[in-house]
Amino acid sequence: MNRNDFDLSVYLVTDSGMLPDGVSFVEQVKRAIDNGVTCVQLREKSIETKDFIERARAVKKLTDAARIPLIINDRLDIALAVDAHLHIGQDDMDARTARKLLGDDKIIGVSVSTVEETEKAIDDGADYVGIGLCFNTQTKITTKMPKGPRGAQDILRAIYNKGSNMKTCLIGGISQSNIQQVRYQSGIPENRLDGVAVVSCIMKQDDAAKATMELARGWNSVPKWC
Ligand code: TZP
Ligand code: MG
Repeated sequence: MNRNDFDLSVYLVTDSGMLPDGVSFVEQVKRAIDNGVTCVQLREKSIETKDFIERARAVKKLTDAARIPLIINDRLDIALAVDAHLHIGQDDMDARTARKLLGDDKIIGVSVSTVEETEKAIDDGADYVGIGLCFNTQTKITTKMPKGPRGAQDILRAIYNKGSNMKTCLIGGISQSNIQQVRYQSGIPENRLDGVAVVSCIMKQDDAAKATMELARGWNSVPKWC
């Protein structure tokens, strides 16, 4: 997986606490991978290390077969253990330190919600930022106010103004019903959004295959210049 050449357009972030009845975690993630997600992040907050590694290994087989990145939320030890990439939040290890430990061949993403956080992520050597919060979400407890798709424009401009080619995705409440609006409204002419990160609109769904296809169709139906 080339660190400079990955596709963030339909980025699945997992949460095993919201699976439909009778569906296993790996099965649900497989349905998403088989139907159009371009990147997977394992974000598991209350799980033992041993189980996390086991789950990460199972998903890594799927992402390797599909030639898409597996990104681990927060747990650098697990990213190292399974040869995966890393996503960090503002309260986690900073990207500069993570880069030293993880090496130059791994993707590092950072959650941001301000221009200052974004500029620091660029300076620290991150490869992409996940920009929140787009819409209200039930998935994460947060005090952040949703800023809507247009709320990302100051961050996209800051990235452009810094001469960075950092990739970007938006997160928070994005679904099949608003993905086109998100793609239309989020960018600036000089710097378009690269994708959306979603949890519940895939993980919670009885038909994750259809949910993923609809999401990918929504993203891809908007011209690239939007
Ligand atoms: N960070 C900001 S919002 C969020 C995370 C991890 C959760 C988004 O979940 P959903 O279900 O797509 O709204
Ligand atoms: Mg974190």
